[in-house]
Amino acid sequence: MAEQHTKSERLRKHLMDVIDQGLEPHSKLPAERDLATEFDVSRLTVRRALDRLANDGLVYRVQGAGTFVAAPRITKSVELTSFSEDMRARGLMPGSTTLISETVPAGAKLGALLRVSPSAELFHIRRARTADGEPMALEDSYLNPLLFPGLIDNVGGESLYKIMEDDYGLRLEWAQQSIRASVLEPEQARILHAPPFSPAFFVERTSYDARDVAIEYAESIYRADRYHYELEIHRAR
Ligand code: 16G
Repeated sequence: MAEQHTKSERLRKHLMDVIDQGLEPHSKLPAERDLATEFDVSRLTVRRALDRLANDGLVYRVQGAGTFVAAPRITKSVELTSFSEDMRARGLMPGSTTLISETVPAGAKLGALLRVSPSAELFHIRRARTADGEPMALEDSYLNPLLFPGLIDNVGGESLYKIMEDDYGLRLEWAQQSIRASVLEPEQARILHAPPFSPAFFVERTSYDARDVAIEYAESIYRADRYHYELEIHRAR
């Protein structure tokens, strides 16, 4: 039994390599009995290897016709994108107006998130974000000034992620994000040219670099009539 298992694993790995090395999608794999002869194993062993490959989505079977190489899965994981990238992907031109750039004490919550003491100063930048010139979102970003010396005087209309990467060599790797329903408070509504208390998405994001150092905490509020959140998701196997 164990030996059969090892043989089918070996065959499975071999077939994976063959597929990886460039078998075209939808091309036919050799018949079970031919594989059995070629690898000197039983048909059952071949079937086991093919079952695993089918379960992993690498091949598919057509009754009476055989086993075929599956087309590569369209895997689009949920990507960590900037507002600018997000808008460009929708064919819109991103824009930004800085409304506030100041230093504020971190306080308990942000201190814990960005791993600084509650009395340490953080940069706070509030920006109105536009898409094709139309107000779309308000963003409050909090950053550790020790990581971004001089940034506070330099936030113009440019992408913050681009500044982080180009000027400070800091690349974000992953983030924790939550999205919930909200409404625009009158002041937010005024800036976003929307009626007070109209529906909005409230997005909170803490972003980390590859070493899991928290780099930015941000709160964004989006006009719900202009923004929708789209994901491609796959059924868990
Ligand atoms: C996203 C982020 C924000 C970040 C911005 C950078 C949220 C809630 N917002 O909108 O944290 O500052 O992108 O965009 O996730 P930028 O590179 O276009 O300035």
